[in-house]
Amino acid sequence: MALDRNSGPNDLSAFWMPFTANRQFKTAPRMLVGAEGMYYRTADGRQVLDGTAGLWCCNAGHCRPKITEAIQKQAAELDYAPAFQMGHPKAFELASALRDMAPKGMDHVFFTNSGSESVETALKMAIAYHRARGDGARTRLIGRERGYHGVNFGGISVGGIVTNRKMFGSLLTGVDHLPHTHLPDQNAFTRGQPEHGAHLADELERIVALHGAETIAAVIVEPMSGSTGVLLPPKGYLERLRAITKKHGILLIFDEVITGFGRLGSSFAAEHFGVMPDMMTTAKGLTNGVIPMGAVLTTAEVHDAFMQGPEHMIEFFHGYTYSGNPIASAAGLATLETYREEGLFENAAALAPYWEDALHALKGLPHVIDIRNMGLIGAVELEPIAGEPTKRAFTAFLNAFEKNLMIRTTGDIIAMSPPLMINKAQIDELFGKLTDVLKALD
Ligand code: PXG
Repeated sequence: MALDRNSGPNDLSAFWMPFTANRQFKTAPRMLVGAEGMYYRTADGRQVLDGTAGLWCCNAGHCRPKITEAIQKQAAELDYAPAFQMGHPKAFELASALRDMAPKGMDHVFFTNSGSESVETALKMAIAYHRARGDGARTRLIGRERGYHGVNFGGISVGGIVTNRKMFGSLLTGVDHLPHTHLPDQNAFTRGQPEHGAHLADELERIVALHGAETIAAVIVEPMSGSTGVLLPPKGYLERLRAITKKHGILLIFDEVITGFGRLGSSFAAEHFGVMPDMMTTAKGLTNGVIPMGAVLTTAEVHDAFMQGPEHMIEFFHGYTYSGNPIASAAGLATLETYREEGLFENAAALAPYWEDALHALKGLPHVIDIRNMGLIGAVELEPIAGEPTKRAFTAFLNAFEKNLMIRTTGDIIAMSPPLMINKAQIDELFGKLTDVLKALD
């Protein structure tokens, strides 16, 4: 007989929860026990509209039959194959499918198990690429203030979210940061890409002058910063960053962990903005969040630089036990098929204007100081309570959950990124509930 988990576990003490106010949670747990399509089901039997696609990852919605069946079948057929010096067909098929879906020129795929691992992989690949070409002095990495690149040491070193860095020692050396692109004085309440701020890419010239281009391996940015509260690239900004990196022989890495797989209404942000990086880091929507998996995509130029020396030698001393895991690969293939068959990226693109209108209708509600959007992403920035930063948005999050709506908050910013299968009625439901929550805030 199936175990009935609906009543919830009776001991919450052992599990130290990630990025969670553990003590608050354990006094009033928010327990999810089921999911289907656009909705979660809670332990107390409520249907909660998923305004966040889990954590920006369930782009096809929940418990989609094709993905579920692919996982079940693969688990019974080939559960695990060694990832080093051995292969299995589905990892190769998925790599080809990813290459075919990515902007032209992203020819090779390195599998990881998360966004954080994709970032570490890309940073190491960038440094090793230069070294393989005899340019071993290029070891510096440039990130950006307010950037989020996961939680491992490379990622938090190039990342720019202070709370994620300051408790953890001296981090990687040889890292510098571009300024972030958030200019609320000029750009507040802009719909889509803001007008002001392209010049901030020129700060890279200052950093190059300071350190010397010949010491810099790569620049990593999120084409659109998600976790920090949805900061959009100003018009022309990414183009300038690309031009400057190219001019100085610096690799450009787009961290597409959030922007990949249809979130902006295109397969990837690189395609959306028409700016081609040298590498892309992905995860989340790759398997619809169902099985952990990430991937780094890269150009033939980067890949080919490693393919030298004796053929029996390993070319890149890097990889994970679960790189290209069979079950994850099966989930990835079924996910990409679901996106394609159901036209989910097209749905996101078609609904983006409706989403934008519904979101910007929140302007004028209490404490709302900015609203930002792109594709099926929306952010509402709230005026912080004096002396109690994050509390107002966290209260909104708790109240929304009470009203059967799941949102995310970071600082005093509410972020939304629903599954791409959302329809207009569900968009109305989402913003109707959020309006009630915002109206009731102190
Ligand atoms: N890069 C980017 C751009 C991300 O957004 C990671 C790397 C790390 O991925 P993993 O799989 O290691 O978590 C992320 C993750 C939020 C939220 O609410 C965002 C992420 C994760 C959890 C919550 O904004 N982004």
